[in-house]
Amino acid sequence: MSSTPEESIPELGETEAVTGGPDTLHVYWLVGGSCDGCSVAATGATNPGVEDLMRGNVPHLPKLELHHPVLAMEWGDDYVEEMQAAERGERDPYAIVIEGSVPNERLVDEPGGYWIAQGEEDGDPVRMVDWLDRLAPDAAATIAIGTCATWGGIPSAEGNPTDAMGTTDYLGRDYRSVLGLPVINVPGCSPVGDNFIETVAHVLLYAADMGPLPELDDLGRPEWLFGETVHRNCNRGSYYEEGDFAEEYGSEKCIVELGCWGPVVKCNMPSRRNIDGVGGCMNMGGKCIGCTMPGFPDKFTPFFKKPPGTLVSGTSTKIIGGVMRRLRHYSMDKLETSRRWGGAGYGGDLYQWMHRRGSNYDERRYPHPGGEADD
Ligand code: FSX
Repeated sequence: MSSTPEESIPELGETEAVTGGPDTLHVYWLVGGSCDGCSVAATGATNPGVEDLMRGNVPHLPKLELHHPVLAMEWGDDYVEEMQAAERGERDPYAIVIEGSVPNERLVDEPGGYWIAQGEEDGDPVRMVDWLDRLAPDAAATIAIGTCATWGGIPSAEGNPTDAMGTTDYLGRDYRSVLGLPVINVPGCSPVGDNFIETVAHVLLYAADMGPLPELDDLGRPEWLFGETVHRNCNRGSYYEEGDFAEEYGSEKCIVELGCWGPVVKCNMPSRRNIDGVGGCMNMGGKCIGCTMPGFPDKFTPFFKKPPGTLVSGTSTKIIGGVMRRLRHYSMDKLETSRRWGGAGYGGDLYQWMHRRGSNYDERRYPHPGGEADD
């Protein structure tokens, strides 16, 4: 599919929301070129969990009926029949989730050949792109999970034999779902499961007329999740500010000089962490390799090389931050002395001396019972 000129693209939210507050939202999970890590990530979400949405546990949210190739209750023809029913308009409203990159099936010139298929009709495999063509136009929302589905990811790296691409590249920038939304992109390789489920929950709220339109940036990413860089929330950021860099792994200091791309990568991993507030790349000592970004992986390789610009930014930070760090240590030394230990009029010198000996108890005034006071 091709994109139309920019001026003809409908504005975000121009189309009406689904009305009437549906009780159930069917979700069809389509799989392209991927490692299945996105499914694993989604099932690891906890806030809420996918099982909370499926059981209708979250107040005001429609119950989610998930038709996933691994997790669906139906299988074989019944599984395919569900997707056919959606196409016939018998499962409205429904949403689709795309995991993995979309292959270019036009490259396949073998009769009956294909790159990726999901289910069979009349004994013939149904290509993933055909399901996308059949279900995307009437979907309430189309959500791409993971960097393969959003921007092409690893399958689209240099070489790219399947001409793998992201969902927006396939459907076109002018694509709008029934809710008036472009393809919603939740990147990450693999993504943070809570980022994805939270986005789904937001869409469900909007679909039920219970919440506002999800705020998306110009690449279709949830603004509240991908509006900041890794660096902004990294717990090593203050080391960077003071020009204090790790020279080897295992250090708690800033790892930019070891090849971390955090200062220029949009991702909330340091604050949200990986699963249930635990883990996270930089939190665990790993550097950011830019897996949420459209340029991933090629623009970030080789991963163990310093990002360009590190020499300039690192050197200037070392000079300015180094001065700041020394001034801070000077202030810290002053502030680690209580007024009692160092203030005038409180016998300051004596208390400081006592304190340095390991006690601030004035034994000349309060000698040990039965003992001699120290000199
Ligand atoms: Fe891609 Fe998903 Fe990377 Fe894997 O399935 S985003 S290869 S970690 O996880 O599609």
